[in-house]
Amino acid sequence: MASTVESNFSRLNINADLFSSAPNLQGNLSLLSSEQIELAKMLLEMGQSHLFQHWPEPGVDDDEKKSFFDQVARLNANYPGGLVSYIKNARELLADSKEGKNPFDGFTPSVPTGEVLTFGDDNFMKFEETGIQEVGDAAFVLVAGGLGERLGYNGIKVALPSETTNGTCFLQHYIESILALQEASNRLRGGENQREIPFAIMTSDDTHKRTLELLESNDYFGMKPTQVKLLKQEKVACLDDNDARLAVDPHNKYKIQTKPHGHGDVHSLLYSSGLLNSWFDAGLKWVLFFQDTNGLLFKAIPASLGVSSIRKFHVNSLAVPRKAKEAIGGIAKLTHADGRSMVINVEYNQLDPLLRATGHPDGDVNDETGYSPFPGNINQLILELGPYIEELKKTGGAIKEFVNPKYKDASKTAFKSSTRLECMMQDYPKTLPPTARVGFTVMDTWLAYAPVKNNPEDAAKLPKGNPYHSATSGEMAIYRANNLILRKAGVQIDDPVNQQFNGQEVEVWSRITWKPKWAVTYSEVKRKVTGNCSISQRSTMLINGRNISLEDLSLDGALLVSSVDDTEVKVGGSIHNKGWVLENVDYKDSSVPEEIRIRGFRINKVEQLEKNYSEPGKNKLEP
Ligand code: UGB
Repeated sequence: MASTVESNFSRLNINADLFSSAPNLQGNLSLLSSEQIELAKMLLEMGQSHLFQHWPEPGVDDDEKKSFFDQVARLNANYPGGLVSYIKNARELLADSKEGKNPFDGFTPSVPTGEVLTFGDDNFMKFEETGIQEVGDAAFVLVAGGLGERLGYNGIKVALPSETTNGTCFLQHYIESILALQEASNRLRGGENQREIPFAIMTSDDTHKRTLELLESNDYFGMKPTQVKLLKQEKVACLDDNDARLAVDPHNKYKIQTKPHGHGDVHSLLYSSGLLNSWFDAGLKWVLFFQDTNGLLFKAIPASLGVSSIRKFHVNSLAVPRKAKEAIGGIAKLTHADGRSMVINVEYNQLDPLLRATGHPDGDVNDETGYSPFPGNINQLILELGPYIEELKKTGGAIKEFVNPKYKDASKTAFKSSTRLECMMQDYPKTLPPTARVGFTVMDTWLAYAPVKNNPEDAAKLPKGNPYHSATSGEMAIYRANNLILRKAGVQIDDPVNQQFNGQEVEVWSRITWKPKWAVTYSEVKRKVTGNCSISQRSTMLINGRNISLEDLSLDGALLVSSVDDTEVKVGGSIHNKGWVLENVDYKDSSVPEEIRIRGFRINKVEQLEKNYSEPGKNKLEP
């Protein structure tokens, strides 16, 4: 018998000593294919024999045993260098974490070079103009694999309304913005050389199906389905201890427990899917990355892309002024004692100790401008495609990872629960050579950044002055930005009033929204607003049409104008009605739909003037 087993071992090129560490696996080898046996060998060589400890004899749960190896094969294929690399990297990072090693040891921070923009000035408009010329050569990438646990919303975050006058969800707003940029760019390009801007969305098992359903049930919100590519990220194996022993799923002993790996996966997915090369072959030059719930971002895109182009940035991080100690990362230049340097996001909890350790005894403090000299990272990146591909050829898209185990006690030997390696898309520049041109673009927060991340309860508990980053503040920020843009364009706009919703005090400006096709740049807004216009604070205005202009309009109430593309509409005169009223709702009131109650108000549409122009021609809207 022993000799038969041995000859089987030699036929399968199996080291009998290795398998003797896992007798329960050994007994089941006859069930496995040669590929599965190779994977089993790899696991044993990497010290993972515990995974088979509970395996019963052949004949019991055989299908489950095979599907265990299907999962192992997936985990192996989805990580650059396979599970061997994953386990080795984990051991190193866990050892560093146990030792309390600072990843930035030996580095000194300084303020990198970048462009600080002032909304609406000549410089800003110059960058916007260049951005529109360039955007036809861009592809957009949305990272939307996160569950949004802090928000606690039951659906996917991109399906949430960005604001509730129109009810446009984030995904629709993003697609309409990309299509409007495409149209603006194609107008400049003329008849030939028209572009369809590609749009990739990274999903995960948590979001993939629902994202696809949202797109399909809405005809891709007007985009051609061929323009949109979904890339699903896989989760990574969880780790039980400092030896990187893979964790068995508590609900299924034939499964390895997995958790999300972070948005850094987007780089390896774009690379391995072949998308980057196909974009490059199609003549594209830029890739723009963005997150799932920032309703303002596209107001900042044209100018930021203009900065990338004019300043020849290989990497451009969008940023906002940062108050010292604010909970967003700071963009810093880090120079090592050995001469290496990089421009990188340093998370806020690491910036203060790093500054203190490098000759700044006060740590993370404001300078004479009243802000931290390190711009605040909002995690929207613009990469130049050519150098990006060159870099990924070297790295395969692997991003420097980190691990964040929660230890049981100070001995740091056991974890409270399993951990895993994680990576962040903004860590991409960490492997770049010193010749890489890495910069940033700072914009006003009101123009560029209002994510929806926090649930009402947590948002209300934030210390006064900290941004809520809730559904309430995200929606109010859209109205504020639109008001401030129109004010800059010469419209007389009332000051906001302060109101409380779900325990959060916010500025309420008049509820003005426009579809991206109305204006994607400030100069377009300026062209469409003439004469003496005024809008009162209690007003609501929804513009849905490309060629609608405002001339000598005085609005005190609600106005809804929509038109087909080849119709011109001039809106003017004095419009007065009862309008739309904001009514408080409580986030705990389950009779109200979740996407409404998490913002703390609903809109009571009492009275409005509504006009829809569906025939081509020139029209005047006057009351
Ligand atoms: N995401 C994925 O696609 N996959 C994942 O595995 C995880 C997330 P969060 P957080 O905006 O101020 C980021 O959870 O922790 C997507 C930056 O790392 O909102 O707030 C997810 O769907 C941080 O530096 O991220 O941190 C979403 O679209 C800071 O800039 C996006 O990734 C912070 O955002 C972000 O996910 C910020």
